[in-house]
Amino acid sequence: MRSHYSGDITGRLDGKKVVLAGWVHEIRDMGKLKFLVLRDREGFIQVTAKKGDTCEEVLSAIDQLSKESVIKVEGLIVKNEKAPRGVELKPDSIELISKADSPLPLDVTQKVDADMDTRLNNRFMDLRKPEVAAIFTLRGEVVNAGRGFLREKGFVEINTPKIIASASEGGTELFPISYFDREAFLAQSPQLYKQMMMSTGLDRVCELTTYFRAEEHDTRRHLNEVTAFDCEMAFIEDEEDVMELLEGLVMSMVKKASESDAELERLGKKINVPGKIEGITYDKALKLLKENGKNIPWGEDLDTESEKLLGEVMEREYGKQLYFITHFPLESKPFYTMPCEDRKYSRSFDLGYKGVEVASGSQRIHDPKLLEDRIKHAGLNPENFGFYLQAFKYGMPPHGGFGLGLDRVMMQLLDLPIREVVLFPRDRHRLTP
Ligand code: AMO
Repeated sequence: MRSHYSGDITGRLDGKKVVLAGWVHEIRDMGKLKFLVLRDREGFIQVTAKKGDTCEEVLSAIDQLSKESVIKVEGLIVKNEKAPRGVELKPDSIELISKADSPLPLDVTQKVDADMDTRLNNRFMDLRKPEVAAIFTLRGEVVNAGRGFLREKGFVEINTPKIIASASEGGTELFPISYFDREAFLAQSPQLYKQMMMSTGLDRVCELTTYFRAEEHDTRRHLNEVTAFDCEMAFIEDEEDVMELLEGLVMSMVKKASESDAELERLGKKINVPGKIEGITYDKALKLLKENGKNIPWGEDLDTESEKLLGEVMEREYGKQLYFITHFPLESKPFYTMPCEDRKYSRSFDLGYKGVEVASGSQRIHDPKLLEDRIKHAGLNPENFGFYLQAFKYGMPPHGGFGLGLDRVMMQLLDLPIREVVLFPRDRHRLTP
């Protein structure tokens, strides 16, 4: 329908005929002069109509337009120093393609501020704001960078079931569903399936996946439907091989985001590319927290507040925005986590980014007997894990992996709450749109 996007229009096209299409962003009627700002994916272009110069049909078409209607404009590009970006379009014809009702549910020109709920309720229109659209084009770039990195490292992208029969990450966070005459659940993660893949010989698998978590959190950093990069790799020496991969993956994503100049300009943001990721043990993290006034009893997970404080300490004292926390107490981690020799600690790690856990992973248990013991120890019934345990009995290599929350990475990259970086967030209160 169009010959160009607004972004293609520069002074070099002076005197050229073009066809543009998009939304009516603004209309200003100054009597003899009428200005119309057309918006498309790439930005804005001023359309200028002048009595005596522009044909009557076009002038009256402009009078009939409502803001946010979809139009097609044909006309001539003219250099004009007074126009934004030094160019404007003199219209020969304006076609109304889809009329927008008024009043609008949301002001795209941002003259009236809207709260987050109003924005999310009208997300289609919220996304017409260039700086909101930029979040999601940037997100797409970050996903591509991650996928490209993993492909280069020999990972096979897979898809695992999202309707499952047993929990992988603890029974309290499951969404039950009815599956014909049986009980089933929405998948909390691909954990069991990606591990089973390690006995197939594919060696390295990844999935850009959805987690469903029935957590009753109501925070800046939790949702009930999450997107994550899940990876699993076989024939590892220990968890450090997995951490090295995670470091490469996250750096490829941060680097790509930092180079997305057009999106960052629209968002008015700058992204630092952190240096080499530092690792501290769980015990060291507790020590640092204690020194900074927060006492966490040994064995307990870091709560949101202590994660935040630790992020501040890591940045202030070590100059690190990205850091691993390693060797968590065995009992604080899921049953599939490989214990250290002492059985007190585990071969596990979290990745913190500016005070938020963005990933967690570990070396896994590959011995079927030990795995069954750990399932029982977690108060779970091994019979419910028969299909999983089966894959460990006929040759299972040492392996490990992680889940990297994409929503969390985006929120930390852009310093925004999680709802802002997810198109249609699912939280305790929000099931539509
Ligand atoms: P975990 O449960 O720690 O590990 O999840 C991995 C990562 O997913 C993101 N995440 C969330 N983000 C927003 N809201 C939530 N409710 C939420 N829950 C999780 C976080 C988190 O670090 N199977 C393991 C991973 C593995 O060991 O391979 C797992 O699911 O960024």
